Amino acid sequence: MYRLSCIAVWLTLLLQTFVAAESHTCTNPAVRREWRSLSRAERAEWVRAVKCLTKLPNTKVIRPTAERPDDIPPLNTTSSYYDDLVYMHMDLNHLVHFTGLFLPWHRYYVHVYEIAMKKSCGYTGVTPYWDWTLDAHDIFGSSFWNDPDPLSGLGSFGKAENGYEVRDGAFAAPNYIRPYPWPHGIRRMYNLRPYSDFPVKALPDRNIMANTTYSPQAVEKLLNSHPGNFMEFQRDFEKIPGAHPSVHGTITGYEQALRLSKLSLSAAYV
Ligand SMILES: [Cu+2]
Repeated sequence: MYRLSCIAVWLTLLLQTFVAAESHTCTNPAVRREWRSLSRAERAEWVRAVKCLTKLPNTKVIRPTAERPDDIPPLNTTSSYYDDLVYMHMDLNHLVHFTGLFLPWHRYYVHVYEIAMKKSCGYTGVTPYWDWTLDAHDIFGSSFWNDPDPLSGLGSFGKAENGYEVRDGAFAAPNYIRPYPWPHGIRRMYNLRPYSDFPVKALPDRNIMANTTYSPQAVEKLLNSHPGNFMEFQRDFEKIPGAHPSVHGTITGYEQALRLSKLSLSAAYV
């Protein structure tokens, strides 16, 4: 008992030290902003810095840490620094999704990305984010995606005849090609029912409209349903079909778009 209370006191002191250090050093934290609250010039500056990361050399020091399941393509050493970051996300895929690491790891990951933009590319802005709740009622028509501006726009959804490749905006193919895991243009396929052919047997409602899970009301409910219980909150957020997989599914990317388009445009860029 005595030993336990000693440990408790020690931990409290340690925690207070951290809290004190935190409040001492964190006097001017960066405040992230919703993409559309950035001016055109600020958006273009963010795009420039992202593209700058794609021109930095591969770090050469990254080594696979995961036992490599089939869904983790191998390291591609012809990639850029930007693609190293993409690889790291893949390498740690099964450690940082559907576990308690999900939120803290991704927060740290975005922080590392932002620091690289600042230190290596002279970026002075903050990392923007997408507030899904603003667009949940109409993702396809959202101003977040339908912006063809070649310097500051994120481009539109791809079309089936182009294998859902993004062909407008600042990251349009064939000008913007990513080399990892193999050369490809970015794909973006709109899909409001991503679970209809999802390869998991037991799903409560396969035909659920994905946007209903990240509407303002759904996100409000998610945030308020698990007071003091981080694990339940994280599970609710990541569950299938929950908000996190639903946002991914609505703007389906490379793999599913490729499968559904039955085209293999990758070959064009090799
Ligand atoms: Cu992730």
